[in-house]
Amino acid sequence: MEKTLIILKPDCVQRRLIGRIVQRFEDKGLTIAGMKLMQIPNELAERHYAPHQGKPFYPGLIEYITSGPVVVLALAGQGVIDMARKQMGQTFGYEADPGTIRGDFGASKTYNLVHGSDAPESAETEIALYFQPGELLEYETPAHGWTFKPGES
Ligand code: 3AN
Repeated sequence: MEKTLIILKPDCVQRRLIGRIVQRFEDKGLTIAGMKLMQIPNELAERHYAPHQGKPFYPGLIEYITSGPVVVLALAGQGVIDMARKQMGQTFGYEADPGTIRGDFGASKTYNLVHGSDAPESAETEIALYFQPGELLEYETPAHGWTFKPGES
């Protein structure tokens, strides 16, 4: 089953939005395969954001993501990477459409509440940064068969 890495960033935790944002992913029918509260150490943040190294916003990005507790999730579901990105909305809250997480809760360029992997390759790399293989659970809830139709194209 396809998986993606989601991070509820420090502003999300400080603003007490964890429950409301996790709820959106559950409402969509996505399955939580892994979930933990942690504070990201500098070295891990640098590995995660290596593709952005050298960009003007990079130092601020590292400072922000390491500034307080975050909730890290591995979500599973058919097409989960794209679906979660659509739910998150555009990168900056003030540009994101209403109905998306960033559009409904965000107004800032820096404080954009949530991270989601952008492709299968980055999802695999990012999940491996935050979870040991044994920490991810494979299971199906009874609603699964009414959320994903087998064989549907
Ligand atoms: P997204 O999170 O929507 O995939 P990316 O991958 O383009 O966005 O950028 C990664 C992160 O870097 C964003 N989540 C955002 O926090 C930050 N970022 C990107 N561009 C800027 C910018 N111009 N100024 C400040 N932060 C930025």
